[in-house]
Amino acid sequence: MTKNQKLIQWVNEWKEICQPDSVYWCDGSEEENQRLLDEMVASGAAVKLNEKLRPGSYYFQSDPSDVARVEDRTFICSAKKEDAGPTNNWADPAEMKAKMLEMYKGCMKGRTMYIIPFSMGPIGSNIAHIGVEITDSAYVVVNMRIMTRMGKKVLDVLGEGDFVPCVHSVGAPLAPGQQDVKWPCAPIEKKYITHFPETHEIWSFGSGYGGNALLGKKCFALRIASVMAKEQGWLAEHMLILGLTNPRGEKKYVTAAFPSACGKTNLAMLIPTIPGWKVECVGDDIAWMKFGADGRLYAINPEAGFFGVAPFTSMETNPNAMLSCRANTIFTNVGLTPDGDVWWEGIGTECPEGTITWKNKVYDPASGEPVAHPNARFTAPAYQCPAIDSDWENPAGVPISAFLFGGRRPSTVPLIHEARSWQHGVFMGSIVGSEVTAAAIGLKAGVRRDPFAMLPFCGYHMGDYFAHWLKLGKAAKDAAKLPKIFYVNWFRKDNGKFLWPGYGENSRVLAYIFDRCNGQGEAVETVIGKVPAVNSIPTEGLEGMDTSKMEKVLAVNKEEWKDEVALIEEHYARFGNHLPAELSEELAILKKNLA
Ligand code: OXD
Ligand code: MN
Repeated sequence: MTKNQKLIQWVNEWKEICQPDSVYWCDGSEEENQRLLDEMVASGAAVKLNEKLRPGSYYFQSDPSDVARVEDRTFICSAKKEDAGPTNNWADPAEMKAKMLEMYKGCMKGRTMYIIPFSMGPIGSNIAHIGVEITDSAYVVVNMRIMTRMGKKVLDVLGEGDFVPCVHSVGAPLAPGQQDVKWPCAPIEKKYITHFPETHEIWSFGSGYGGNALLGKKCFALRIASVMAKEQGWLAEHMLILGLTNPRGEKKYVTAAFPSACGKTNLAMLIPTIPGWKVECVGDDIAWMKFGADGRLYAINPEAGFFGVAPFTSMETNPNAMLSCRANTIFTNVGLTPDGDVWWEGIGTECPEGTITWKNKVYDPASGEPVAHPNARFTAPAYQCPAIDSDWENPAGVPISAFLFGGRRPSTVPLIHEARSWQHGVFMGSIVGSEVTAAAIGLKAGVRRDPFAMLPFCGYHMGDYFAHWLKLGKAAKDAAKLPKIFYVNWFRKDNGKFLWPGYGENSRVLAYIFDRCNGQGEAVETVIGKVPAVNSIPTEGLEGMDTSKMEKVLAVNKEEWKDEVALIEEHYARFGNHLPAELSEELAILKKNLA
């Protein structure tokens, strides 16, 4: 398959360590995919869904202990502890490798070792990068085929070139004759998701679940890529990318960084409620950006599919996501209906009697247990999204006009405010915060700061990451060509009720952003930045929205912001002398404005 000596040698080394029954190089073909799926159906690991209702689609139930990313088992193993920073778990790379090597020894006995060459980004794009994942999970192979470009075509482009080596095992060897379980994995204390930033390596052990096992996504495209981006002067971000077209046919692209479970997939595929506007999706989770020759930042979506949260996705909340997973989709931990289709809470229909829950029990409404796990997922090809952008695979990327930051903030933060400068925008990104989500286990409930929505995904010291953003702004050939930066909050409440309807109505805010990027739209200076003049966000046709409600949604309350400042100070204290002086300066400006 390849003449790449580094690759051949690396595979041989791991074969020696893991002792699989066989080694298989994935070519990415349709036949290969079908064979693996058929094998998993035959073994009982998967159920083929009703071909008429959900063509080409498969159903999986995970082990009940293996349902989400495991942040407390995720490590950045930099040579120096300080370089991992206060937001990451750190372990000494040599010690971690020694410990994990013991675990990897013989871990693939009774299993096949699959080699998956994959490209993050359109093959051959100069923003894209290649990785190779070794895994003993066929589930991982069929998911990686949707989420990345994978197989022989990637090896052809790789040639003798370099790649990011990613090692994965579910950590469940089989003794001779031992019957496999439906979802093999290791107990929690044996799960490790580790990253070696100096050598750009990823080692994952013990989990078969998405973010722990599909190593192209969070491990490579965010944690390791953020390190590469710092070294090489680009950006690897936890951001959706969307194209926005106004009624005159003008188009702009924006990205948005929100913490997990704040509706990134919904915004990326939004259907505008305002006439004449169009939103098209380039990506729903990750953006890689480099400067183009014209001095603008260009973004690609390094992924090729959506690994979306199923519960509460419906024809009401996100029709484009529903249509993306209408066929050729892998469902994990949702419910299985008696007619061989899927069901989850918030899908918009009654749960059919006899539906099987993610825990493989017949659904009993009296039990109080959900049908789908709250973090149940669909893995769907991006090209199936009716709103996919015509340039989503453009190797040159799409030019970005604006960055949006945001989170779930019931108080304090207005619907939208705009940064006065790049430096102020970096300050905004650094203070992003949100309510805790179901996408990660082992967390305390409450609001947590999630700078740039990168808290669990930055592969190095978060303070140095802020400095990288500042440096990138300074490196721009023409500061006027840098994206404008906005902070949005769809989740503000009054008396316990959301003030803003959200979903498709967020197009009104996008329209305002579009105008601001054209030097139009009215903004007023406030203590926290530029806030829209009350009538400059279009509200025609928005039921129940009058001027006084709009004032509430946009209000900047100095007392609330004084409390916020105290929280920001506490948050910033974590970064010690890695906190860039520019951000202390922005905080000082905010304090002065509030005095
Ligand atoms: C995700 C996440 O799964 O951010 O995308 O947790
Ligand atoms: Mn994400």
